[in-house]
Amino acid sequence: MFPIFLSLILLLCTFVLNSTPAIAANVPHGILKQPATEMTVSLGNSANELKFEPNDLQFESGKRYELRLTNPSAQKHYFTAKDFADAIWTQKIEAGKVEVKGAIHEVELKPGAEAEWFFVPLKPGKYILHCSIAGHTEAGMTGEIVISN
Ligand SMILES: [Cu+2]
Repeated sequence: MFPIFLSLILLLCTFVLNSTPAIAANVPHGILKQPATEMTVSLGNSANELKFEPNDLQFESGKRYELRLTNPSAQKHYFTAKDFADAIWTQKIEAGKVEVKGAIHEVELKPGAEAEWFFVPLKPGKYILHCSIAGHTEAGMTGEIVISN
């Protein structure tokens, strides 16, 4: 009787633990009150070269960032980094008068567009960044994102 009761308790505990949003639990308390470290990445440039500038981004886990994405080129581009997006907690993306909250995997910027991505890196590792428009990755529109401890 007793072991059954115990395992029921364990099962309940497991259930409660699993139902806690894992990501939110990993975000340090009070992080949203800290000023964000600002960084800018431009998608393409005014000479219409197919590259990210800079193309190597470094973040520290547990800090809060404001990543400003700009597109000074004459064509649209994507900031695509799915594994990176899974390794961070996105607070929000601001673009114009719009705020988007929740998980984001890809951001499209039309010519002249700008967006600010507020997030906290959680999982250290190396991640690939690319622009998913046909031909752009092949032409060199790629980058590397590193999250360090
Ligand atoms: Cu592109």
